[in-house]
Amino acid sequence: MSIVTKSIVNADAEARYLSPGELDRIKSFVTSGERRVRIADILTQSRERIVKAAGDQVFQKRPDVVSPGGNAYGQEMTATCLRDLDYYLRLVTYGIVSGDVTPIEEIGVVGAKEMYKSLGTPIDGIIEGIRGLKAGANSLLSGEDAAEAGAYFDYLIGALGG
Ligand SMILES: CCC1=C(C)/C(=C/C2=NC(=C\c3[nH]c(/C=C4\NC(=O)[C@H](C)[C@H]4CC)c(C)c3CCC(=O)O)/C(CCC(=O)O)=C2C)NC1=O
Repeated sequence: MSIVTKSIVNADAEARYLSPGELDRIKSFVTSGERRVRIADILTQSRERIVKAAGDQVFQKRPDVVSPGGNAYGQEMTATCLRDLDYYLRLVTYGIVSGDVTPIEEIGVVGAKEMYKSLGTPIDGIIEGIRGLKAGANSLLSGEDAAEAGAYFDYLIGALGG
């Protein structure tokens, strides 16, 4: 849900007009819109490269996951692992565009720790992968844009690690 929808839901629940604070936040959401869409576009276009580099980072730091007995061992499992990183990069682009972590939380965080536990997937490997995604994004974005995108990667790292 974007800040616009969220503010309206909150205001209407109390049958009131949008407050000055809400209008301020909506203004900053609207004025940053073009930039946020541009950032999401850059990450979307470079997704393959970003995901591959993030995967390399995980397999270098955690060679055990791609060794016999490891959770991502074998071509198919390694591909599934990279797919998960691609999922998380995709969710980050949703967050950037909507200016809100809610889509990331709802699609990729709620229940994720339990799911990975039941799959025997080391969550710290997933988190390492998200760090790798962030590094890849940072290498393509300039200061302010990198900070904007970085906030969503940091959210994921915190939410899956905490
Ligand atoms: C968009 C929201 C969403 C997420 C996040 C998601 C994750 C997700 N990852 C899965 C599996 C998996 N995920 C991994 C990932 C890894 N293993 C490792 O050791 C590495 C640390 C890591 C890669 C960085 C692997 C290897 C599997 C397959 C595990 C198995 O089948 O035993 C599965 C089980 C079903 C399947 O194989 O597709 C789900 C549901 N699915 C979703 O719809």
